[in-house]
Amino acid sequence: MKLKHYLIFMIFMPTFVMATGTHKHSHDGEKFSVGEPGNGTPDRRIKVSMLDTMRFVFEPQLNTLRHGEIIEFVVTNDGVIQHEFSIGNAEDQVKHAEMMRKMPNMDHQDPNTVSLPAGETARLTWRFMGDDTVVFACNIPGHFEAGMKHMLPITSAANN
Ligand SMILES: [Cu+2]
Repeated sequence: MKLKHYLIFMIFMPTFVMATGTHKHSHDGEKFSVGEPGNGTPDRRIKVSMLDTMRFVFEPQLNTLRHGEIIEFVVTNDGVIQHEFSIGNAEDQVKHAEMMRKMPNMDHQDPNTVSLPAGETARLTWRFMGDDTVVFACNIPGHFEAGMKHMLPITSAANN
């Protein structure tokens, strides 16, 4: 390697490492598959308990999703290990899980996901749109496979 190239490499290398270390993949302008972050007054507020038994417990129960409705999820990690609550369709969750396996130490901050250490609570407000099937998932490696998921189709408001 020429000295000049080596110096350029040395100058840029630390920046590169720092950038990847703190990388938060934002989705500015990206269309989400099953809606968008909800800004209006929520139609419903649902508590979500995340458990080390690899379950989400919804209170009240979440058995329907209507196109256009806004739900505020109050998500609490009631376990002792890290869990996440992510909203997407099946394809999104497969991609997200893949990324988390590749970059387990990355801080995964997305508008459609909350990742929480033991005992913590966060709110995630979402406006459901379209007619896809929503997959709520914890993508900490192994958790989804162990049952940490909940699936529901979005139905049109007219049918309800
Ligand atoms: Cu989990």
